Amino acid sequence: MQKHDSVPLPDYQEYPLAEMHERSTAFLENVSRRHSVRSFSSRTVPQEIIEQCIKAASTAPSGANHQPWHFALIGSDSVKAEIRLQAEQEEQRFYGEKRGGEAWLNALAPLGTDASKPYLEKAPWLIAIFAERRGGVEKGMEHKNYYVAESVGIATGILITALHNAGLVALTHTPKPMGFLNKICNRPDSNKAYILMVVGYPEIDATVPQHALIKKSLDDITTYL
Ligand code: IYR
Repeated sequence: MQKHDSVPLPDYQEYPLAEMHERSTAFLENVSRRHSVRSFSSRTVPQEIIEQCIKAASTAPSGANHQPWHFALIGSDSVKAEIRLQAEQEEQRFYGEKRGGEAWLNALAPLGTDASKPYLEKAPWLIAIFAERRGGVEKGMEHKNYYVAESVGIATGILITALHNAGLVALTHTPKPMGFLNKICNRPDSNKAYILMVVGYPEIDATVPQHALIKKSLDDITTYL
C-alpha cells in the first residue's frame, strides 16, 4: 500500500445560510434556461472559451482520479464535413432502415428528429468526448481505469453546464454506433466515443420541442427517508 499525503482543503468557501438560499435559487434559474438546441448559427466562438469549459469539465470527480476522458475539439470545416457524412450514414440506418426499432423511434417522435444533421457542419465547434478504458492519473499511463462511464458522464454534465453558463448552446449528439469517430479523431481502440457535443450560438429562429419542456417535479424524482 502506497503512503498517501494530504493537504488542507485549499479553497472551500462557506456562505451564510441566506446566501446559500440565494445562490442555489439563482443557479436553478440559470440552469433551467438550458435547452438542447438543434439549430445552430455559424457565428464563430473563440477557441479559448471552449477550452475554459473543457477545463471546467476536467475538474469532475473520477474513479481513482484517473480522469478517464479525452476531448477532441473540432473546428476544421473538412473534419466537420467528414463527421457529418459518417454520422448521417449511421442515422440513415437508424431512422431509414429502422435499426433503432419501432419502440425507440416512437419514443423519439415527439422530438421531431431525423437522419439529417446539418448542424454537424454549421456549428463552429464539435467536441468528440472519448472515454478512456485505460490510463492513470498521469498522461501516458496504461493502468486500468475505473467507473469510466460514470466519470465521463459527470465531466460531460459539467461541460454542458459550463457551456451554458458561458452563453452558448449545445446538443449531445449520439449517432449509434459512433466508432467512426475514433478513426477521424485518431483515438486508440482503448477509447470509446461517448458523446459528440455540438456547440455554438443558436440560430436566430431556433426552436425546442414542446416535449423537451416537460420536466418531472421534485416529488416525481425524490423520496425522503
Ligand atoms: N442519434 C439519433 C437518435 C436519437 C436518440 C436519442 I435516445 C435522442 O434523445 C435523440 C436522438 C439522433 O441524433 O437523431
